[in-house]
This record gives sequence, C-alpha cells and structure tokens, in this order.
Amino acid sequence: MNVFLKTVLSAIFFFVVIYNGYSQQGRAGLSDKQATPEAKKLYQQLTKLIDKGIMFGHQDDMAYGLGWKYEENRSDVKSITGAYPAVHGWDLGHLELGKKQNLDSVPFDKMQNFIKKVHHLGGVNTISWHLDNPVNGKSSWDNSNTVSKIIPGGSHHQIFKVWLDRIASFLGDLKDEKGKLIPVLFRPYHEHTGSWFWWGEDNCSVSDYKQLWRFTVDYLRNEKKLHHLIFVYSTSRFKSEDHYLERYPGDQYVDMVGFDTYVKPKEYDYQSTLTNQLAVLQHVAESHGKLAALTETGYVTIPDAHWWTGTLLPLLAKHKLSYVLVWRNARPNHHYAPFPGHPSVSDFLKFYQDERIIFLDRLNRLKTH
Ligand code: BMA
Repeated sequence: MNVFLKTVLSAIFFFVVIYNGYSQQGRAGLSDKQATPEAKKLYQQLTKLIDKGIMFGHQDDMAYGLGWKYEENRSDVKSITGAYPAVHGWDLGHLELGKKQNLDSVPFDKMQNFIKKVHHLGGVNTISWHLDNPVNGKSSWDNSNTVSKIIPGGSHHQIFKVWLDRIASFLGDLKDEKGKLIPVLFRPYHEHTGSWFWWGEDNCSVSDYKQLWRFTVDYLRNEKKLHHLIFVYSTSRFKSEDHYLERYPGDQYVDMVGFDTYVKPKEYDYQSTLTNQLAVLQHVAESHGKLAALTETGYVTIPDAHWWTGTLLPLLAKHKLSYVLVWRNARPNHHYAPFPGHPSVSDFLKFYQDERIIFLDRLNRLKTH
C-alpha cells in the first residue's frame, strides 16, 4: 500500500472513530456543572441504558387506575405484567397555588411518597408541571399572552417567583433514606410547539419562551441551590428540525430532548409523524450530546388490541431512546395503559417481554451487570 493510500485510510479510520465517539447521546454530561453525585450517576446510567433498550413509563401509575385509587402496591401495569413501569410520571400542577392536591386530585404528600418509593425500588421519576396562568388565574389551557409578564421585568414576575419557590420546596424535600436528594427528570413548559397552553408558540415570542426556561433553570439552580434536576425539553408535534429547535434554550439548560405526540387518527397519521419526528429527535440528541425520549404518547382507550407490538414497538425499535411514557389511567374513556380485562392485555404482555423494552424488573437486572 502506498503512503498516500495509507494516510487517506487512517484519516478515514480516525474520522469514523472520532465521529462515532462524539455522536453518542448523553456525551455532553449533565448541563448543571454542580450536579449532585446521585444526579450524575442517574444520568450515566441512562446514557448506558440507551444501548440496552427503551424504558417504559406511565403517568401516575402507583396512584390510581381503572376502578381503584391509592391501594398499596397496586398498579394497572403491574397487575398485567407483574412489573412496575421503569419510569413514573407525576405532575405538579396546582402546587404553585399552595394547594394540597394536584390538578388531577393527587395529594402532594402522597406524590412525594410515591416518588421516594419509585426511587427506592430502582425506578426513574419524571415531573411535568401544568401550572395555572399566573396573570389571570386561569388554567394552563389558557392562551392569553402571559410569558412576557412573568419573566424578569414583567408585571407578574414576583408572584411567579413565589410559585417557583413552592416548586423548589417540593423538589428539595425529595430525599432518600440517607437524606440524599432523589434525582428527577424535570420537564416544564412542555408541548410548546402547540398553542393550547399559555406558554405555547402562538402565545409568546421565541425569546420570551427561552427567557422563561432559562430564568426557571437559573433560579432553581442558583437561588434555590437545587442540583438534582435533569431538565427535559419536550415539544408537541413539530414540522422540522428547525421548528423543533426554534425555542431550544441552549445546551447549558437542557439534558434530555423529547416530544409528546398521541395517536389522533382524525388529525394526522401517527406512524409517519412519529417516523419523521423520531429521526429528527435522534439527530438533535446526537448532535447536542443529549439523551432522547418519547416523553408522552399513547392511544386513548387503546382501541387497537395489537397497538403495542403492531404500531408502537416497530416505531420505537428503529431509534435510540431513553424512555417512552404513556399518560394516566384516569377513567374508562381516558386511559392510555391497559388494565386487567382490557382487549390489548395479551399484546401488552408481548411488549413487556420484548428484549428492546425495559420495565422496572429488567431495569434492576441491567443495572447490576
Ligand atoms: C391531560 C388530561 C387531563 C389532565 C392533564 C394533566 O392530558 O389527562 O385530564 O388534567 O393531562 O395531567
């Protein structure tokens, strides 16, 4: 082989090695340079797990399901599979008002205990926040112009800080048996490429949204000294990578990227939408060194008995994702996971058994290897 060819080949070889090395999800590490050892450890574990499979998550899984509420050790997912989900979602909506229970009637003291239990069992907690509108007192689903009034310099900035203080106090109380803060994935101001929430894209400017996000992170980190939070940026449906990143607040403010997209046959084709969006998401995650997740999805009431392995699994399997989370089992016409007797139970069992999907039992086995 002549010298020229050798040089070219080794250049290609090194480019491939370096490129792959640098294109890994999670390579950037946590954005909080003062992150607690526990938060760093969780992030490292999540990074390693990317190559093992996709964790399954469910909102309010331990709190209630179809026909039951607050029964010790009960979970619709566990009733079917014998295992809890690996990821458990919770929502802080109404904590900002000083209420004792969230917008879906989950008492915050119970929520805290569930979060501790999930952590104790080896699972992962993720927290969203359907906060009310600080300006007019209406719900999250209000589309008046608000964000400019709550960021620094705005007329309602002080009250907004009081709301953040309440969130910070809850997050700061999440401690394990040894008194160590339990790391959580915090996913505020979600679905902002839609406009149903007051922080949605038609209701605030790009720069106001970014300021809201950065102020929140800086306030929790620097004023409240909370360093156990892993920040998740998650949009709703989006058109392109530019659209996805339009309101991205920056790599120093985000650890994980995701999106929420549900099956809505009358509005769009789920399969092609997910295919396009997951490809964009994975590219964003790799080029920014962040982790990626399908932060909310599902088919309300799961009318397709083969949805889990017929639709969801083939879509997920093509991508490197940290987790997929389905929404809450609230009532017969509003549930996203099956429960005993549901027509999709046998397919959900196949989904659970698939080696690409991780529930809590397998998560613990993987962590010990
Ligand atoms: C929505 C619905 C609502 C709920 C909200 C926040 O998708 O489930 O009933 O209040 O999420 O959990």
